[in-house]
Amino acid sequence: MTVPLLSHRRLPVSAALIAALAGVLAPATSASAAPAAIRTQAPAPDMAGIVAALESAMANGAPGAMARYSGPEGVRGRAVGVRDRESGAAMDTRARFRIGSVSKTFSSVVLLQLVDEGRLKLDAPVNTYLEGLLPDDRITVRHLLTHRSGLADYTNAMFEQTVPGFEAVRNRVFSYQELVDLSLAEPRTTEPGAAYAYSNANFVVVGMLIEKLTGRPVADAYQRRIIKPLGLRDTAYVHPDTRIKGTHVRGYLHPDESGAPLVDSTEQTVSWAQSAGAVISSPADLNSFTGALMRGRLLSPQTLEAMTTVTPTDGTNTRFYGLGLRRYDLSCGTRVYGHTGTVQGFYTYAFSTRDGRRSLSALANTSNHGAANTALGNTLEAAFCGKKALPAPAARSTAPSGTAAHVPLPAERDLPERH
Ligand code: HEL
Repeated sequence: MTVPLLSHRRLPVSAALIAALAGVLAPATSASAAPAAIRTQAPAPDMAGIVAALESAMANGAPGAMARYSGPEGVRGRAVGVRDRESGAAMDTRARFRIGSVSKTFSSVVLLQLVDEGRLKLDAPVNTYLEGLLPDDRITVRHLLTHRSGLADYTNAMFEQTVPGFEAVRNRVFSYQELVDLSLAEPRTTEPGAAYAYSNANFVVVGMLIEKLTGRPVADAYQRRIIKPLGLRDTAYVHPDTRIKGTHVRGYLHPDESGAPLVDSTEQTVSWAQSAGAVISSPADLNSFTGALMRGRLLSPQTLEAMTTVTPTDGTNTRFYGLGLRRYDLSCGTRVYGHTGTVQGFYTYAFSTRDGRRSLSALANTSNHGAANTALGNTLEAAFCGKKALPAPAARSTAPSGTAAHVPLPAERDLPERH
C-alpha cells in the first residue's frame, strides 16, 4: 500500500419507500462484477458534448462552468462564462473552487488508510473509538461511510431557508460535537444498517474518528496522506478560514425567491460541514485524485474493493454508493466512481473509470438551482460515452435535431427548491 434519480436525503419519511424501490436487501454489488455491457474500447470523449453540457448549465442559471477530461487521449479542458461576475474574469480550468461533498471521498480514503494500518475496523461500533458519542452501539464505522447509520442530517433544518440559513452559518465556527448534537436532537431516520439515507452527520463523525485515531487535526491527515503524496498543489482543507487562496472561482447562490439576485457565497467557513465538505480543489487535482484512487495508489486492494462495493441509492439501478464513493452507471455501460458536491455557489462532479485511466471533473458556479446541476451532470455521458448515436428515425421526428437517445437523470437532489 502506498501511504501516502434521487438521493431523497432530504425526505426521511420516504427512506423506507426508496429502500424498497432500490432493493436494499439485495446483495451489494462489487466493482469486480462484470458490467452489463462490457466495452472493449473506450470511446473518445465528446468535447462538443461537454461544451454543450456546460452551456446548458449556464442557460440554466450558472454564471460559468468548466470541465476537465484526462485520459489516454490526453488532457482536455473546456470553460464557458465567468468565474467572477464583478470583474468579468472568464471561467478558467486552472481555478480553485469549493468541492462540497467530494470532500467525503477524501475523508473516506483517510479512514480506510487507518483500516489498512490496523488502527480501525470497519464493522466495529463507532462507540468503540469514540466512547459514548452515539446513542446506539449498533452503529458501525461502515454504517457511517455508507450513509446507513440513521443519523439525521442536521443541514435539512439549517438550510430550510436557503439564504437566511446560509448567512446564519457563513461565519460561524462549530465544534464537531455541536454538529453531532444537532443531528442527535432529531429522530434517527433508520435503524442502523437498514437503509441508505444520506447525511452530512456521518462524515462529521468520520472526521472525529480521524482526529481521535491520529491525534491530529483532519487537515494534517489530508495533507500527509493524500495531498502531498499525489502532489495536489491546488487542494487544501480550509476551515475555519473563509477565503479561497489563489486564482479561484466565485460562487453564486440562487435565493429561494424566483428572480431575486444571486448571492455571492464565495467566502464562508464551511464549518457546518468540515470533514463532510470543506475541501477546496481544482479540476486537475480532482482528476489526479480520483484517477490515483482507482489505480490503487491510496489504498490496499482489499480496502479499495470494500470502497467500491456498492448498494443502490435509488430505484434507477444506475446510481450506487460504496464507502464515501458514488458509482454511476452510464448509458453506454461504463461505470464511473467518484462523488458529487453541492456547497453554496458551487456544483461539482469528480469521477473516474474503475481502472483510473479516464477522469472527468466539472464545476458550475451556482447552486440551489437543480436544473444547472442536472445539465452539468451531462458532462459525464459526453466524457465517458463519447458521441451519441442519432435517435432512431421514429424518435427523430419528435425529438429536436441532434438530440441524444439517452434521457439523463436529474442531479442528486438537495433540499427542495422553492422557485
Ligand atoms: S447535498 C447533495 C450533495 N452533498 C450534500 C452536501 C453535498 N451539501 C449540502 O448538504 C449543502 C446543503 C445546502 C445547499 C444549498 C445550495 O444549493 O447551495 N441548498 C439549500 O440551501 C436549499 N434550501 C446530496 C446534493 C452530494 O451530491 O453529495 O455536497
